[in-house]
Amino acid sequence: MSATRVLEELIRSQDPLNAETSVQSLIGGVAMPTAAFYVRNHFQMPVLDPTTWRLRVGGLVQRPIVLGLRDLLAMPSRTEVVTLECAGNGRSFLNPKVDGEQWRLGAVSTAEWTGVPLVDLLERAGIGSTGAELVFRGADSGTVKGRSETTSFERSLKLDQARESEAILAYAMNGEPLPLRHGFPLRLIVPGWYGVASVKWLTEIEVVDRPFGGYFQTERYVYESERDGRLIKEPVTLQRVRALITEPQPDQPMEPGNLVIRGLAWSGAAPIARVDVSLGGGPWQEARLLTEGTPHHWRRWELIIQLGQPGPTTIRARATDVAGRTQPEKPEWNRLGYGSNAIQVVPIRLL
Ligand SMILES: Nc1nc2c(c(=O)[nH]1)N[C@H]1C(S)=C(S)[C@@H](COP(=O)(O)O)O[C@H]1N2
Ligand SMILES: [Mo]
Repeated sequence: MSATRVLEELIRSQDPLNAETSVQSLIGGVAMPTAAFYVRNHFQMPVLDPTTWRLRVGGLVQRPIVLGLRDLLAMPSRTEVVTLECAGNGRSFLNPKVDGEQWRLGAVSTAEWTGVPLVDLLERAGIGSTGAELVFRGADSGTVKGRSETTSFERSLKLDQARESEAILAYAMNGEPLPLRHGFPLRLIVPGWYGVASVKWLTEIEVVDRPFGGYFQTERYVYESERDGRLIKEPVTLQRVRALITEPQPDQPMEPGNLVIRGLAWSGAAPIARVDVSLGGGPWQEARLLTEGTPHHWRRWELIIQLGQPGPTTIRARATDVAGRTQPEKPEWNRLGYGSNAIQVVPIRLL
């Protein structure tokens, strides 16, 4: 396959730009090249002038603040490797099909982010006694299905969620200024959460005293299910546990003998406890966990297995986290197709 063809296959939409990462770029270290990082945009990307751009922190605070990029760069920073995953990752495998970007398994990537810890800024502003949530506003907006007015990209976190998540206001990605498509000049990074929480092109943080009801908070990014004939909506929060097989590639013909199976595993709720692999539906075999385990980013795993009889077969990998969460055989269907973390099945052919 030509390079352009591979690229085309990864682009889910040109405008707004939405693109998956490739399995190829997942092979190697923990953080990945910026150019291969998946992209998820709801609207056209806003081009912000870093000299006039400002971040406003206001609402129910004791000291409203306005900061320029230089002010943020002068504050103590933290650097952290964080995995972002779109809540819609894996949506294309749902049956029946649901609307939305038809992501396969590439709406997940890991980078090293540098910026100001969110709590430092909150401390500077001083949260008022009635403050309950933080609303994060991005500079992008546009029209959405079923709404005539312009909708902006806005998301909120409860105060304790914001503190516990160790969120960062990031201005650098893999040691370089944030690229436009990843939120230049500043974005929020909320480790362990589905990517939607990590607001790009950030311009404002408002402290409010009640649950925020914005479109991307209550109409989208909610798990919708029916219980006793009633519609239940639960917000999308932490990344569900998942293992991804990076080697071998699907449909790869395999010589008899030993095969090394490699992949990644992550969970937003707790560190990964184990990854098990099954060949052709046979017994689960525990893989070796490599790299360090944290709920902030994925870790690598590998297993050497003995291949069996010639013919087509499958490899499956299942992750379990320290909190005991594991992956279902079949995705849990929900109307908007979020959190689809079913066990991946990679078909291979034994020669
Ligand atoms: N301002 C803004 N922030 C945003 C979005 C967006 O459309 N606008 N998309 C969100 C979603 S759904 C995801 S999955 C991540 C994707 O981040 P990335 O494009 O850097 O991979 O950004 C989030 N932040
Ligand atoms: Mo997303």
